Amino acid sequence: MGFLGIIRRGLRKTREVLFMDVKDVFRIGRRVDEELLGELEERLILADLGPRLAAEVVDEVRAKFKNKEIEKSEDILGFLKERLSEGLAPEDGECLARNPGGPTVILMVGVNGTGKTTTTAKLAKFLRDRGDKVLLAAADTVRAAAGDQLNIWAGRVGVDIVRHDGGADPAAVVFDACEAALARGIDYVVVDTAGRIHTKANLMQQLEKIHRVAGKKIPAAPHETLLVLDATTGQNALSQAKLFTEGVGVTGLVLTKLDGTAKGGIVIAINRQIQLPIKFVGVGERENDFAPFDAKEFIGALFPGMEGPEEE
Ligand SMILES: Nc1nc2c(ncn2[C@@H]2O[C@H](COP(=O)(O)OP(=O)(O)O)[C@@H](O)[C@H]2O)c(=O)[nH]1
Ligand SMILES: [Mg+2]
Repeated sequence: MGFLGIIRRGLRKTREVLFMDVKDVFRIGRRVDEELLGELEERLILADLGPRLAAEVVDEVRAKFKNKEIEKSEDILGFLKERLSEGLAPEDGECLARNPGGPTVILMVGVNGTGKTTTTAKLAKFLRDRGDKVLLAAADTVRAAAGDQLNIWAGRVGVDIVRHDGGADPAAVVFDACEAALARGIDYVVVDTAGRIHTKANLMQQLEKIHRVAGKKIPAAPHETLLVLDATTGQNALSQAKLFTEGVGVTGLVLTKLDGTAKGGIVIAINRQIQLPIKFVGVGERENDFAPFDAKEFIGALFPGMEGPEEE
C-alpha cells in the first residue's frame, strides 16, 4: 500500500463524519437551504476543522448559492475540496533537514501519551527503509519502561539504540548517541524524550540542555525538533503546539492517531493556524502506519470517491 492508501485508511472515521450519508446530505438534487447548511456546519465542526473555518466555509456556500454559483447540494462537494485545499502548506520535496557534514539529529518532543516513542520508531523505520543509517537515543529516562519500550522497537525495526540506566541524565544519553553516531557514520540520530517531568519549566530546561549538548557534539544539532501531537485531542493539540513552540524551537509537527478519530479536520486547522510544517502523520500502532504529510494527498484522501475504490 502506498502512502496515499495508508492515509486514506487512516482517515476513514473523519471521512465518515464528514460524508456519511453523503447520499443524504449531498443527495443529488437536494435543495440548498438553511437546514442543509446547518447540517454541513455541524459536520465540519465535528471533524474539528475549527468553528471559525466551519462558519466561514458555510457562509461562502450560502453566498455562492445566492449568486447561483452553487445550485444543488452536489455542487458543494467540489467547492469544499477546493476551498479546504487553499492555504495548506505546499510540499517542498524533502521532508526532513539534512546535515551535509555528518549525522542529522532529530529531537522528538511532546506531552506524554501523544505517541512520541512509537513515532520515533516509525521514523527510524521510514529512514532505514530509504537507505539511511539510523541510531535511536533513549532520552526519556524518567520512566524505566520508556527505555525498554524503545529498545523493543529498535529490535523490531532493526536499528541500533543508545540507552542508559533509568534515572540517567537524558543529555548524557544524547551526548553518547552523538558520539556513537560520529564514530559509526550514522545518517540520522532520532532522540526520544520524556513528555513530563515535575513542571513545564523543568521539561523545557531539560530539552534546552539536550539541545546544547547535541549542538556541542554535532554542529547545528538538533537539525529538526519535531513536536508530536495526538489528533484525537482535537483543538487541545493546538494549544500544546503553542506551548511547545514558545518553549523550544520546534521545526515541524507530527500528527498521530488520525486512525482513531473523526477529528482529522484538526490537520487543516493546525496547518492554517500554526506557522510550522506538518512533516508526518501517524495512522495506527504499527511501524508502517506512518506517512510523510502531503496537503494535496490529505485533501484527496478526505473526500470520498475521488481517488478510486477504498483500500482496506
Ligand atoms: N491508533 C493509534 N495509536 C497510536 C498511534 N501512535 C501511537 N499510538 C499509541 O499511543 C500510545 C502512546 O504511545 P507512546 O509512543 O508510548 O507515547 P509517548 O508517551 O508520547 O511516548 C501507545 O499505545 C501507542 O500504541 C497512532 O498513530 N494511532
Ligand atoms: Mg514515550
